[in-house]
Amino acid sequence: MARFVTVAAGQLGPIARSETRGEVVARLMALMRQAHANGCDLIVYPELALTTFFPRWYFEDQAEIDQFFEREMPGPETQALFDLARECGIGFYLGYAELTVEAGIVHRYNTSILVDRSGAIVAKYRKVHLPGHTEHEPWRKFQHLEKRYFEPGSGFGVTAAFGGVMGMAICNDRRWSETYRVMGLQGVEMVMIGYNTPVHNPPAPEHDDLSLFHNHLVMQAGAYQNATWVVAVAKAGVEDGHPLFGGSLIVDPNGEIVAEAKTEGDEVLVHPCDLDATTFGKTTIFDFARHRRIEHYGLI
Ligand code: ING
Repeated sequence: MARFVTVAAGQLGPIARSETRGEVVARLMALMRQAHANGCDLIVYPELALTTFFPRWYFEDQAEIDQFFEREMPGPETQALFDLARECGIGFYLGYAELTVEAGIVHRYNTSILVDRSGAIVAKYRKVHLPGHTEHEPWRKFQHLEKRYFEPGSGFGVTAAFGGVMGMAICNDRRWSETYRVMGLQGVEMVMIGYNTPVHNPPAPEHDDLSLFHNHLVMQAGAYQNATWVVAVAKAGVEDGHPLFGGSLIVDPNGEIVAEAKTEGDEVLVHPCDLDATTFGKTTIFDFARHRRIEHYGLI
């Protein structure tokens, strides 16, 4: 028995601050066409895939910050991507900055959506682990103001789609084992993660050389320990002088990397992922019901 979802990791190269949403959507559509030509059912795009990684800058003026946010999804500039998806019968995960008004209050999230093959939004996730800092820290060569510009989301859900159990996370979430376990306990079979990760992390420069190792480590562990596929997609390359690392990859439920990006530009990785490959781990080594001893896990 096999349940294949042929997945494309749609890695983006840099998005300059001057680049328009129209130009970026054209790039996303080119990647989608390439994925479709390779028989994909789904393409996963990066975190904040419509704009440059703007939390690297400190802005005083909220109106200037809000230019990086989407008030509608799909909106006038993203509708073309949804139309192409429906035309091709291909679903997608898209990361973007979401501005929404709830009960008259404005909220701003670092968001991802899952769109099915009919072009319908079937799930929305808002980033829980916001890294960086809230105040302007001029000592840094660049800021990391996600804690200032976004509110944290409210948890990790899973969605029945593409014939399996699909989960979403964003960037820093991938470094926390809780992210995978909370979805693992809901039977997740594929975790999709977009990321924008600076090559340099000012508070820990000694970690710079370990960036790609850490990228592999956390997602191979998350996949293996929860018997799930992990598809992680970078926005990479140098954005207005600030380098982000690439390394988009697809990890199988045994923790093995089955595909990895070779460039720091727009690039499509394709892999036929058999969701039934998760069954072995979930019914033996990581049969949570049989083996976990939650009476000893109180601290977490
Ligand atoms: N970026 C980074 C990430 O977690 C970071 C933040 C960079 C953490 C370097 C640790 C080291 O991949 C985002 N956007 O979360």
